[in-house]
Amino acid sequence: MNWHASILTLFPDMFPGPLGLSLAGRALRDGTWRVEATDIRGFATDRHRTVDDTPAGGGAGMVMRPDVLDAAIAGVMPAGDARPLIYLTPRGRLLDQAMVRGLAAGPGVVLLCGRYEGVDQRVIDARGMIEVSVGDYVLSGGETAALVLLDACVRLLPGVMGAADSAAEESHGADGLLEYPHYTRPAEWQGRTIPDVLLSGHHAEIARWRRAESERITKERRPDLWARHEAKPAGAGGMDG
Ligand code: 6GU
Repeated sequence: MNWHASILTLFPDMFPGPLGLSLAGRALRDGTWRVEATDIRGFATDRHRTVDDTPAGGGAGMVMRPDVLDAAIAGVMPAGDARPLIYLTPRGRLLDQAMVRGLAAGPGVVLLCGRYEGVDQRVIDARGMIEVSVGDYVLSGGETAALVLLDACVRLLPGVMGAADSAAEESHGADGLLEYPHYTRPAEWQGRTIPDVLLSGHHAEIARWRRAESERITKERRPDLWARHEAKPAGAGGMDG
């Protein structure tokens, strides 16, 4: 079976969105993965198709009702569906490449995109939802976060990335370091030149320079990644390894 993403959202028209284009779009058309977005509102039971209500205890905003959400989940997850149910929320565990690798290796995902102030805690607990965030900033809803998570997973599915891309992944990402600087023609542009070593043809020296640049940039920008890199024995897996 292909990798299967089910999205529960109030804005189904946002999917597949950009994932219908480029590499992910080709993989969608060739059946490597599939996605369907289901409108949560279709599971409301009242005349006004209500999906939310005021928060118990008072306060601003609205909370999504557990009964409507549970019916929507049941509607896309048949009994025995082995896919993880992920609720996208800024209070979730931060998405990282290790989590992405695990999700891409499984049967797919069910993604709940929250709106308003959040989701009734009882349906989170009852359904054993995994809460995931895509970064320390606030989006207006879980939909764009879902697109980020799907993009990261789909590019790891067998056959989606070109051979060159996956090779680059291994040589660089494997150490958990950030990418070194890249250059191409022209050799001089607006008075700026390319580092001599890259034009020298000395492959060992080039590899040494790139490694040093990767380390310098990682130390400078991401001391957290640098600390993790230093704590790890040589050859251990990094971002993608
Ligand atoms: Cl998953 N949702 C929203 N609304 N904001 C976020 C997020 C998710 N991750 C980071 N910010």
